[in-house]
Amino acid sequence: MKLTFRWYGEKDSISLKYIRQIPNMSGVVTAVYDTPVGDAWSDKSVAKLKELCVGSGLEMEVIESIPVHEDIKMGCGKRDLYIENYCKNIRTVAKHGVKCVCYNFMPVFDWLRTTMHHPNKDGSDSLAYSYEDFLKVDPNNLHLPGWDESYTPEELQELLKAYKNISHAQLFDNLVYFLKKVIPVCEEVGINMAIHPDDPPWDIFGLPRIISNEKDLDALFAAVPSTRNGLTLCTGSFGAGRKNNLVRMAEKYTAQGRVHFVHLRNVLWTDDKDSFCEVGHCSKDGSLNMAAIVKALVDNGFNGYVRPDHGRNIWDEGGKPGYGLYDRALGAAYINGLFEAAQYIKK
Ligand SMILES: [Mn+2]
Repeated sequence: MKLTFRWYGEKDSISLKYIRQIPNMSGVVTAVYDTPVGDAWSDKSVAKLKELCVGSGLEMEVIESIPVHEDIKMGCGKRDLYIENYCKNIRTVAKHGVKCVCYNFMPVFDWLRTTMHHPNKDGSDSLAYSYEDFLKVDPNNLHLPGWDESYTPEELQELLKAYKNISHAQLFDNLVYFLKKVIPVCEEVGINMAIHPDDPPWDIFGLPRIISNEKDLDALFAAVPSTRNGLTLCTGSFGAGRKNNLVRMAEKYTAQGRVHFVHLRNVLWTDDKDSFCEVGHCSKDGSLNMAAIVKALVDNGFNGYVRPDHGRNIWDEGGKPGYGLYDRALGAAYINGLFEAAQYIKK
């Protein structure tokens, strides 16, 4: 595996120098942030990012993400133009050595929590989703932590309205339409597409979600069989769905050559409904068996990229929620240990 770390470009408060000093760190996972969703990225922007990474002794082989325009998801408007731009972006990043592109196909919101600062018993805080608090959210007057600045209330209502007529089957067809154009380009230039699962893995506000469980993945891989059409196995996102068996999923999709990228983090189920809270990476801290998941990856020949996913806010860091340095660095060290042990046992 190659250990990586998400970096939000030059505006990230965490320096590449610090990232480089995390044990066994090979590179960053980043993106171009100065271009509107749907537009083509300039070669100059990608070259600049690459230059910064390489200058700090880090690779830039994973992009997270090239966002998918809502017209592509809805199958309307300028979808073909945006898909053309998407293909251009694939070619541009491939030219600069990128091997894997993480993306998602979630309508409107690509993650959802009810708080960004859930207080934990150890004095840290983390992102959390409360079933009770979610029931109190008024879909006609949406104020969501982490999203209030992304859309105006009017824009949000418009988008939600536009999705009213889109079924799960329609959204799935739109994803397949998109991949049938993008995957041939990926085959040509040597890029793996790694879809990120729905977070959390169920419908919200009546918006359809189609990458939530094994059944969804099986359908996706059957529709577009190339192994360039693969997965970001995000343990925290799938793991919020209590019926998802993460160990079995790691085994099965690694054996199929579909797991190109892994987000490792733990979640703690906090009631008998859907509530969960993000915790430290260790198995003991949450509801997932992280050691068994990593062993399943290693035993089935996993050879892709891994990054620690969201961390808690610890040691009064006060960074971007989920994306501080300290707890993700601790997570990275833990992940190194799990992989080293699993590889040692395998030998
Ligand atoms: Mn993730």
